[in-house]
Amino acid sequence: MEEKTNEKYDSSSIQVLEGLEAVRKRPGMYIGTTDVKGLHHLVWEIVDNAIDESLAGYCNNVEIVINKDNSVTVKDDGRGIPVEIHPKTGISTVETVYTVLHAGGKFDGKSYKVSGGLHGVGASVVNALSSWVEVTVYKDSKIYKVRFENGGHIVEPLHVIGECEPNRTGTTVTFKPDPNIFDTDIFDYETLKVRTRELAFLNKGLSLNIRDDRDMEDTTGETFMYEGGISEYVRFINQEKTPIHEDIIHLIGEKEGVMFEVAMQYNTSYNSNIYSFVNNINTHDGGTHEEGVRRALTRVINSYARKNNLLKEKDENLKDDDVKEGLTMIISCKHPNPQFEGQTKGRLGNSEVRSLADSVFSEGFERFLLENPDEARTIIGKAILARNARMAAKKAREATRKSDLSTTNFFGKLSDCKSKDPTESEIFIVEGDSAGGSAKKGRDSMTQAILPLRGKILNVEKARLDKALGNEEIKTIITAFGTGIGEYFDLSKLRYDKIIIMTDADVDGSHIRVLLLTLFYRFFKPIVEAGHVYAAQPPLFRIMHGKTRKYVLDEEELNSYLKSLPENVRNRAEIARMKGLGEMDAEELNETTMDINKRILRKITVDDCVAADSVFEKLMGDEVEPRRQFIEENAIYVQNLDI
Ligand code: 0RA
Repeated sequence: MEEKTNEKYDSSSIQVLEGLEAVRKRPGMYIGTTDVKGLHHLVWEIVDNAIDESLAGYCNNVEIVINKDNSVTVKDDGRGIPVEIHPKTGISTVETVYTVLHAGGKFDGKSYKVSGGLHGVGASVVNALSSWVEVTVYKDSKIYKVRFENGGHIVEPLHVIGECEPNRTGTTVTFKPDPNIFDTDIFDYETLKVRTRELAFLNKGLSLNIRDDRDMEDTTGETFMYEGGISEYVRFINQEKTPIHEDIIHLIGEKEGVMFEVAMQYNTSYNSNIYSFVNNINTHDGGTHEEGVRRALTRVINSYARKNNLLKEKDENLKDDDVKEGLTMIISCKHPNPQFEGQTKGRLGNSEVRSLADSVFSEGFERFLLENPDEARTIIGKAILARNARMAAKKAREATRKSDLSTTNFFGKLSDCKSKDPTESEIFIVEGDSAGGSAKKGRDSMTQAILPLRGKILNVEKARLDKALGNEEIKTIITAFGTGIGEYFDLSKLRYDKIIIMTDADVDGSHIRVLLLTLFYRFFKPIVEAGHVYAAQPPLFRIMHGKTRKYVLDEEELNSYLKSLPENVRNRAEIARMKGLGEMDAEELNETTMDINKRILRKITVDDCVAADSVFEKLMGDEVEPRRQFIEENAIYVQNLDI
């Protein structure tokens, strides 16, 4: 009898090693990549097993430790992996789980296995790709241990190493990734932490602790535990934003073993953050759970709005895009048998989930609207504004497409160039009417167009598209460029080779420059990318001696120019600080800033626009703290704030 067991053990252990060898030969097949991403997958494989144990209702605490030698330990307080002989392999279940490919499936048929995408390939894959693995199991008052080396070769078969408290149970796994397999063997704490926090949001009540023992000073690490689960995830995402209703709507339902949950809150922004998960895995491409919710959201809002006369008979229904403006939403589904579809397996396919999601969401959300009429009004009011904006923006886009240079209003502003050849034409966007006047007189009217800006243009970051498109200055710019915007944008229709922003070197000038860059970034990015946008560099100093007039850009250039002059000339030179574009006469402006042969232009890049954008976020965004800090830190520079 004994002999037979051994025989079975031997023959299956050969098969087992052949299986693990296949993983080592083609690791990409099992974990996607062997770069830093693949390295971190190993951790999630092991953590997923502990989470499965918690989903089965037996585990409350998980600890993740990056050890000094870059091995990782994952410890749970579940029931402990079974140690008795597995009927199919003739070896213990814990050894089976770590050596037989795909043996990590459901043991009791009840749990929602975390398996989808690249996860769920099992602990044996981690073993195959590790230099060594140690598994310790606490159960039945005993401590069991098994150790593998060099891609899954068992060096210490399962044995008892001691005793423990009768009520102590759990599994502790430590593994060291094989440096021959991975491009890097250094774990990134931040990467592990972010996903650990997400797992805590997605598994309410489960406590996850993570610590980095490579850093000697830190011994306790960080613990994530959220009794509120995904509603705390929504609060976390919205913490930098301004919610428009206080309570987070959190709805939960279950049908035939499929658990469905959604949490949501609207904020004042114009974007949406909707994330969906199945068995803790992010379904990037949505799927039936997301479709069910979205369909129900639009339907319930429209029906409530009609019943309460917020939408009139003549009004058309609100669309998906309208009801999701400013929405932060987390959708989580736990499914015993999920079908993942699509190229990257990022979409849930199970069709029964669509109706489950729809019914759980519509019933709960309807009740919320009925019980909270003020919130209902606020939420629907925002959707109606979004709808109005969408329709106005469409009209405006159509109008900019149709509009041409014959608009009388438009002629009043732009002094176009005579040439109709875009390759030789330029447009100067000039701050203020007086500088605009000088620029008109000083230009080469054959190739140079002048567009003076009267006031400050609208900040497109803080306005919906429709408002931006209603702004006179912006309309003029769009018409002048000739390209149209949005779905009608056509770079080949650009009427000028160079778009030159001409503003003063002071705070107001910087402000206008930032507004223009933000506008270009949001509406005309391809024009910037193609290198058509420039900033003129008006000089800061004028030096006159005898009949000579010399302009220089800055103090540095001023000093080096003065040094180059003979001493007697230098002593009699008249140096004037130029105050602004408006103070130059036409001739001066031409000579210093516009003449193709003398002027200095600085090409504007997309990075410049992004920088301008973030300055704006800081100066004008919703967040008070970054703004205060930014102003404090830059207070002494603000006089010359030059972006
Ligand atoms: C199946 C059955 C039992 C425990 C487990 C799986 C289990 C697996 C893992 C993997 C990591 N941690 C784990 N904890 C538990 C229960 C066996 C029993 O009742 O004795």
